[in-house]
Amino acid sequence: MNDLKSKFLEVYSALKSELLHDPAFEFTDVSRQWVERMLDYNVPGGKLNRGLSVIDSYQLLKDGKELTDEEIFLASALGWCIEWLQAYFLVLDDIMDNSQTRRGQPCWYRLPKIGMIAVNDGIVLRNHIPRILKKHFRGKPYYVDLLDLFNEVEFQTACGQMIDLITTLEGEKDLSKYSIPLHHRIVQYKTAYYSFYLPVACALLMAGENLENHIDVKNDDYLDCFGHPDVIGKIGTDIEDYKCSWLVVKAMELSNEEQKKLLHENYGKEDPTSVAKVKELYNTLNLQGVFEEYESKSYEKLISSIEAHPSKAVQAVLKSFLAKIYKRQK
Ligand code: GPP
Ligand code: MG
Ligand code: MG
Ligand code: MG
Repeated sequence: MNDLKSKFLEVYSALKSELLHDPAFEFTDVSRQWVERMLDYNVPGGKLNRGLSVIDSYQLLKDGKELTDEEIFLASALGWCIEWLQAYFLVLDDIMDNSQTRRGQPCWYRLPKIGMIAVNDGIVLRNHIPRILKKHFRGKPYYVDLLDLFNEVEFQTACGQMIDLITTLEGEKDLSKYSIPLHHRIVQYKTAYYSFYLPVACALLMAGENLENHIDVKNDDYLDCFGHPDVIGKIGTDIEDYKCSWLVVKAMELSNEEQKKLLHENYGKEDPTSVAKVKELYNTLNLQGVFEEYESKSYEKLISSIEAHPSKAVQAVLKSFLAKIYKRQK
């Protein structure tokens, strides 16, 4: 494991320990053990790209000057706040999507004796973020901006989740209502703000920048690259859940009448035979290939919009982030 990642994981243990001894609550052994198990199961198990990129980005904004231990700690703490936010979203999203697995293990709510306690665990995860921010950033000039940033991004994500969920109601009536612009809008709100904008914005605030001067970091073009996260490797429960995914929109576009009929008849059904038919059609239409072409086109587009950015440091931050997500294998 590289040095940065092991330092980052050390900060996880420190933050966890503070939360498990938060004086605002009188923990018992049982409640403390519950929270510890819940955190270990849900927070650190992902790729940690979003969290780690706060440190990378901050480093780039400091023009390569070596970071002090305190700066590394603070950038890591912000990175962990994003990982906590993501854990909160995913614990609840898996319930809403009726999913089975996450990060190669059963979804938290699927474990024995967890069930709907997971809803409250999600709320606890969400409440840990302002606890961390208060403890470590209360005296910083950018404290209010940080709180505001996390609130804004959470609101956007919740709205994205809402349209993801209510769109399936429309789609059940008429699959042809699904389109690429609609899919983009959903992904931009439910994924892109917290995944792409938030880490960069955290680093900018720490570096003393005013987010108002960097509105263009929110530019749709950057967020666009999240327009198709469902293609590589995981199909999840989008077919069963009638989701407006990139795959189904493309499939509708490329299908002949007979294939469209197959989609209408099998999309959104729970039974494995229907799901298999939809996946087979995705293969027949070579959606993987169509996706790869689409991905390299949007990559080119993205690089040119990044290069139009006035600040070289911000360009470097955005490019390094892009490198992490381009051609990623989920
Ligand atoms: C995951 O989308 C959804 C979110 C990260 C936002 C959840 C927001 C809440 C307010 C709970 P997804 O369902 O497409 O992702 P996956 O395929 O990984 O389940
Ligand atoms: Mg989901
Ligand atoms: Mg979902
Ligand atoms: Mg998905």
